[in-house]
Amino acid sequence: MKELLDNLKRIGQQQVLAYADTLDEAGAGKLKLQLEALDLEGISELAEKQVRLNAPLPLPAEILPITPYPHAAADDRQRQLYAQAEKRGLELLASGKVGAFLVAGGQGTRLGYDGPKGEYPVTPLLNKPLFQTFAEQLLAHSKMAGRSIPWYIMTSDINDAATRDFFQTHDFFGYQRDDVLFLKQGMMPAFSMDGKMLLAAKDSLALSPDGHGGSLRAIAKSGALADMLQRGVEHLSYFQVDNPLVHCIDPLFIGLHDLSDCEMASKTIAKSGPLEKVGNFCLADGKLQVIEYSDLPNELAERRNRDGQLTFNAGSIAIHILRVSFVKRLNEGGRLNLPWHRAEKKVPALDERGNLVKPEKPNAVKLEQFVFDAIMLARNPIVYTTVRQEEFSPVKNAEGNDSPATCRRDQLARHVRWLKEAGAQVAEDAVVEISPLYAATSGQLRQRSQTPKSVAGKMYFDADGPHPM
Ligand code: UD2
Repeated sequence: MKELLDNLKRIGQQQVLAYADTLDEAGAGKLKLQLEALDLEGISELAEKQVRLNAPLPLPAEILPITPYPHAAADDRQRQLYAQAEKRGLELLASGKVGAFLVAGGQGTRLGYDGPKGEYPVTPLLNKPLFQTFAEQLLAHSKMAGRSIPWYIMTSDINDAATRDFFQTHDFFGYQRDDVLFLKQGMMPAFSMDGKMLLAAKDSLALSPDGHGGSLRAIAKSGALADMLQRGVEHLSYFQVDNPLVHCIDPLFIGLHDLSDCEMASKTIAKSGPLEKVGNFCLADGKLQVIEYSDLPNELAERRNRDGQLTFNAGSIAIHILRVSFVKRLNEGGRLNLPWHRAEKKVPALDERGNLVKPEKPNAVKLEQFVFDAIMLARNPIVYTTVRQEEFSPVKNAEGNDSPATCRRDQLARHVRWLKEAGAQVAEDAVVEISPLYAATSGQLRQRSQTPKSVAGKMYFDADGPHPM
């Protein structure tokens, strides 16, 4: 403790050891471990610049819209490129060069669900949890690839044990156990407005996950990177835990990224309105960048082209392909050089007398890193357009927009659309759910011979075919 105390004094943060003398061995050990996990020099700099002085992240001088790859090829040249890309993606999958990467370390505060968000039941008929929707997709793609796709899942201290238990209890949803690899992201302390690390208890800092950008550090620190290199995984298909519509694996997207010699590829959708809560792809001082909805000046967010379309219309839905060598490069030198974003929050914390105070207004600053900030550092980053109805309907809020109800509605609508595309008549009030083990895409559904010509009532499609319910 003595050395730690000296180090903390040097950076003016010794208040976190104010109760150290009163702690038993377990308590002292816990606090010591939390502090040792931090980069204290880095903390000192951040506390000064981003908490105390509140230096705003500078906005680029020039912000221009981007032109992403369209969803469907626009001309013969592009048709050829997309066909080649899909072939390339399938080859990469068949040769074991692609891993899936799910970030699930966040808190899910807005949904008001206490456990890991991935446990949340979401599908329209069977109420499958989010984790299962991804597992079944990845199983389907593994089958097509002829080998099991390694699945990396990022958790954090707040949900790691519960997430592992959930997978264990559900027998890993049929996934090969050795191919599900959990890694924990880092935690960051909350600061008082004057830059002092806060205590949540006498033996604990007020910690929260360090943002999904922390995934890029966690991959290197946790041993996952070594695992990827050893398995020969060269690309990671990155997605978030809250969106069951995501195509966890998209051969065309993976192939387009690889053929472009790209280090980080992203999917975009047309925004639903100027202020939709998604990041905005922009060309910022000549570089591709995502500017978060809260940071894009309103004047730009509201700007429209002559045809009435939003000028900044390319929304970021947090679906990426990352080259493993890029993640390795980002970690060279021991520090992940992504900016920290500041948010003022209400954080219960000990006062000077050691009493826990639950604040009524924001009393603290939390700092997080965002994965999309890595795009600025990537070689040849590309953006490919997808379709909202096909790939984006997250569960974020308990009610209203982006809620379990809207997500169920959108899953159902997608399944009905796929059935119609496969030539089936679907009754107005039909409730259908298609497991990815039956068909993971509309194209696969068209190839399945068991798909009935007319669908009514409640019908679930499992690996074997349709079952009225
Ligand atoms: C994110 C994006 C937004 C848009 C939207 C799409 C940010 C800041 N904004 O908004 O631009 O793409 O998603 O749905 O990300 N997570 C962790 N560890 C953390 C923090 C988050 O694993 O420390 C995971 C979390 O479990 C979830 C995902 O990251 O899977 C998104 O996190 P969020 O709910 O904080 O992001 P949100 O909705 O503000």
